[in-house]
Amino acid sequence: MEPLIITVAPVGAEATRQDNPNLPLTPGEIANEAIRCAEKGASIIHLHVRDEDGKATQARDIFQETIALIKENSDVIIQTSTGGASWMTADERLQPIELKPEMATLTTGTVNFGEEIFSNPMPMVELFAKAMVAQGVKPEIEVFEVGMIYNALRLVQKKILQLPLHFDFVMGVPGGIPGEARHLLYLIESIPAGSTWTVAGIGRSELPLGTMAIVMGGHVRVGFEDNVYYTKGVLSDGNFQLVERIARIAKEIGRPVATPEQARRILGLDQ
Ligand code: KMH
Ligand code: ZN
Repeated sequence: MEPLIITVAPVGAEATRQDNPNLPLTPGEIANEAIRCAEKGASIIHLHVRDEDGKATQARDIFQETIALIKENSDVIIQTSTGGASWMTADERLQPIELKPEMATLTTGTVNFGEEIFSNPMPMVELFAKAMVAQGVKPEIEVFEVGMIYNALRLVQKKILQLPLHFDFVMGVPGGIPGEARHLLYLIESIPAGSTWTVAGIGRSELPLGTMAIVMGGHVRVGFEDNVYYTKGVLSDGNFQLVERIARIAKEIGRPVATPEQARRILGLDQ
């Protein structure tokens, strides 16, 4: 089995300091947290940023500042979000692509997102995919529902994207596919052979689904974007603690944790 790629999503667009007072918000805080997570075994940072008021933003300059601070001290892979927050326009969401990060997220369909709608009509998804290809950015296909896998494959049929694809199964969002083991099996069976995949279990599903992925040859995403707890009712001291635990479980099971260089090779970023 390939080494385990651990992605950390340290801030997201929705979590607040009320949810967990250890949430990093400023470029400096996010960068320090990212570097600490990389030291614990994360090889990809799934990056969102916040404005001066702590509100989600896709502002290019804030991404630029945060990425520069991370790169000063780490060679971790930067994966910028193009999901942003549900209330953002397409133009707003696409801004960080101009910085040519190694990776970016690409959600290939629309989904209920709690009380909101995370809107991704196919013409917009195509536009995002083409922008990523034009800038040499590898998309990570964000799958909140099984149909999103087939939407991504339609982009391959249209020769906008190429196989092999890398998928992130985001499971347990209210309105999306539930965070249950049988659904993860179904998603894995639904992607083409040769694909790579990671799982981001929301809330209490983060740890069991992550453990399944370790055993099954997938990869794992953890972090406050998905889950702010360490165990039931106990807040995590930081994202680093969630990364450290997944790395520890992997090692106990006998699966090595990928360095950023190994992750680049596994994902074809070094070609
Ligand atoms: N914040 C969600 C509405 C992504 O980063 O690409 C979308 C999201 C997905 O977080
Ligand atoms: Zn995100």
